[in-house]
Amino acid sequence: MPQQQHARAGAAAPVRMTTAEATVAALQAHGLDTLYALPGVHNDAFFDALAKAGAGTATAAKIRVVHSRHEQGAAYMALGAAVATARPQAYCVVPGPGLLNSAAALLTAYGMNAAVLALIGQIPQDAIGRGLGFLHEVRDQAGIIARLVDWSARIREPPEAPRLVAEAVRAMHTGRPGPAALECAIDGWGRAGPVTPHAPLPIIDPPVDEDAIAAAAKRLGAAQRPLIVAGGGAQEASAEVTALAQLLQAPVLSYRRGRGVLDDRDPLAVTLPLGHALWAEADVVLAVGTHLHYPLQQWGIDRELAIIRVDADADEPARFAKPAVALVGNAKPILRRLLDALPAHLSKRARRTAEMQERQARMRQRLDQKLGPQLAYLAAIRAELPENGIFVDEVTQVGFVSRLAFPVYRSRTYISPGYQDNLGYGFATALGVQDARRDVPVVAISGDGGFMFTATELATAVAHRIPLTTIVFNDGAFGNVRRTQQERYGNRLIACDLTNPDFVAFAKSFGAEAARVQTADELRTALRRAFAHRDGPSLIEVPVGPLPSPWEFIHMKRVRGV
Ligand SMILES: Cc1ncc(C[n+]2csc(CCOP(=O)(O)OP(=O)(O)O)c2C)c(N)n1
Ligand SMILES: [Mg+2]
Repeated sequence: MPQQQHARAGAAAPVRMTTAEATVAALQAHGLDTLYALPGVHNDAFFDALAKAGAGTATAAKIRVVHSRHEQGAAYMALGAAVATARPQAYCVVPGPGLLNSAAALLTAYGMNAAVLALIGQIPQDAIGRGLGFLHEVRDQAGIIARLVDWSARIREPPEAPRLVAEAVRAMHTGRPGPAALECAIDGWGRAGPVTPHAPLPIIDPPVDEDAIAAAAKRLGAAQRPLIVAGGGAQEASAEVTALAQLLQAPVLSYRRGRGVLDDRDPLAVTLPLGHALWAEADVVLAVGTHLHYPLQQWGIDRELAIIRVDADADEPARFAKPAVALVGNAKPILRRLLDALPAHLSKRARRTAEMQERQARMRQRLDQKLGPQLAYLAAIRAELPENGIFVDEVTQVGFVSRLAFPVYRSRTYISPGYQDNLGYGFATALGVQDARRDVPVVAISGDGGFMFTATELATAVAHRIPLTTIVFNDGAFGNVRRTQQERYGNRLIACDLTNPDFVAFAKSFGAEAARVQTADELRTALRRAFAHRDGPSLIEVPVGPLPSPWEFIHMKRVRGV
């Protein structure tokens, strides 16, 4: 949420300033105190306004600028910072190639409902759309941006800047949260004019539908085998989900973005494999802030199952199948109302602790038998990472297993890319997480494949003294692809073996701390040392052989409507 303490401004007299100065002031007024960025001629006047900001200028203080080595790094860092803090975060890049270099991160921000504000340069205002071959020109840049974010605009004149920043920030928190973008032409930033500050716009949640609350309370109250599914949209409603789970004795299924909503030390907290069995048994499901992708697309539905959807996106509940009840809006106030309404309808129910502990233990045995090596590394990380430390997942073997079995204790301490599952998102995103949360240790895991997507951002981490710990599990391959080729395509290996640098020497050459460890025990020792090093990044390389496949626990068969 934007910081409401900044909501003063309002009736101030206009002051003459440039679009760039007005934008810097507006960002500050909305609590954006950091900008992840990679500069260039189109945005020179904007960067100059950032440099000049401070005492005696239109803006009260400087915005901290963290410059990356590639635009994807800047955008992923803004993404990580936004997800870790639940506050909007901004990045700024040049048009054309700069925008496109950042596009995978912007797409991921959309998929993760992250409040990332993209500030994108443009060619001269009068040349836009004419194909005259200006530096970094791309056809219909505004159209490209509009496909990636739900709200975008171009700032044309200085007086527009405060209002457009306010609208962008509001849009990022209205309906399904997500990224927004503002363009400004190369000749727009430096233009001067009268500017009046604009207070942050109120974020109006839709009213809670009391009839739907009553209907949901009735169904859940009478349910024999209720199940809660928590997605990324439930991260701010951890207390409410926890209270509902207790009241209903309902297990809570989370996979990637919903991990940590219910503390994994609660035996009611389950991930995909146990969730699959519970889905098959359930009579009422309460789905909070989730696409419900695996259950709906893979596990199936039937008439015996009533689904209650809670979602910020009004279109989401009925997208695949009309639910029994739909509640649209922010999960927290909706679940609070549900908690008020539920006791009047609640049938007597037995505690499920013993049953769930027993089922958890059996599932753990199955996971241990199949995925021992990954679980040993994850246990080492969990043993060293404090309860409020943050784990950033990647598209790699240890990452896949972390989604199923890494114990998460709190909201926003497990950061996963969600349905984009884009290789190479992790390291740079984690840099943003650690930059924005310097008070806690952050650990990023990567494979050798994914790490190399943004490995050069080690320079950014050293330059900005970001104390991130990165573990690179090195199997010399796009291991996931390689295993599929072995198992499903007659061992015809193609485009999957990798030639790597010496990761330890590579990291040290940037000025990072680095170590190579062979075992889970050694990993613990190395993590302890890395977490204690707060002045810059640490890399730990873990050479691994081929790792066992997790897919039987992720892609499971249809169990309803068969
Ligand atoms: C942007 C993107 N490109 C390609 C893929 C396909 N892909 C999924 S896993 C993978 C290999 C990952 O290799 P590595 O990071 O070394 O992890 P490992 O499986 O070896 O543990 C690839 C290429 C993807 N998910 N995202
Ligand atoms: Mg690999």
